[in-house]
Amino acid sequence: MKKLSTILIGFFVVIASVLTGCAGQSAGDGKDSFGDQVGHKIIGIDPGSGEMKLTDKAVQAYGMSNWTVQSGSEATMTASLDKAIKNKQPIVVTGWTPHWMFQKYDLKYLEDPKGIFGKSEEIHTVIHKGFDKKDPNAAKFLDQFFWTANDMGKVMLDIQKGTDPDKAAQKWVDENKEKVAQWTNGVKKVSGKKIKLGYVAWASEIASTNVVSSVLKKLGYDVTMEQLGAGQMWAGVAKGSDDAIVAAWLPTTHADYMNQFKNQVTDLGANLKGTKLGLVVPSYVKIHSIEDLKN
Ligand code: PBE
Repeated sequence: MKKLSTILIGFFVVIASVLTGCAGQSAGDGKDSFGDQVGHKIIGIDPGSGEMKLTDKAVQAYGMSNWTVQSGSEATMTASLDKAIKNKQPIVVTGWTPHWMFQKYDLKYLEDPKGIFGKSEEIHTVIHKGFDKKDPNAAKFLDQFFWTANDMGKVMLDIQKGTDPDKAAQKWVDENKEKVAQWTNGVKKVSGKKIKLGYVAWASEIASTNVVSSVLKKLGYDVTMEQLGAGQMWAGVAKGSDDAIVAAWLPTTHADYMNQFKNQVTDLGANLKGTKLGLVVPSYVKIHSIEDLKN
């Protein structure tokens, strides 16, 4: 009897250590380094985005020469993240705030002691140079457009849950009459005047551009929204094929684009403050800093 219980206890100890061993490994504290576990791969987004440029810089700065940054899109990145979280696997992605992924999942930013991803920054409204002379009325509204990450979050989450972007934006506009009244203070109604907005299909930009478009339509504008890549969007507002963008992440993320096109655009300032960018992992992952990726 004594023997049997010893064997049984031994058996349970083995089972328990196998189980905790596996769970620990997938959460990032097993024998392999975190880098080994994720195949030294960062799941990225569209190549033209500022975030991808900054991630390449980070790979250099933190001496992660054996890492690759896999490009894709916001949709492929969030799909990979979703799959990893469902299986409690380690993963590292390029992430930013505001984004619905922080509402849907338990995530954390890896510390960035070298400050490669910049400090907290802003989203700016940028118009084609001279648009404020061509249409001072629309420019006045664009200049007065300003909301919070919380406002944007509501529209984003609604869209993420399946509401049509146009409908989600209209709903927000209807429910936030006071804010909209501030944005349109002193702005006149027009009748079918054309305006063209460029944007990239990032969740944040889909939300903001649809809200701005919804207000412009209420003012009587005939709005065209043009979905582009990041580089095309900046080139578009620079050459005037688009009148405005509300998607300029400054001063860090889109610094290269702003530098390239600064003589062809006018920066109307922030429409949202307190954004953040960086490398993001699920909270169950044991590492804390980009520096931990080297190991
Ligand atoms: N983003 C979202 C963009 C700006 C908005 C962080 C993906 C970028 O990296 O350019």
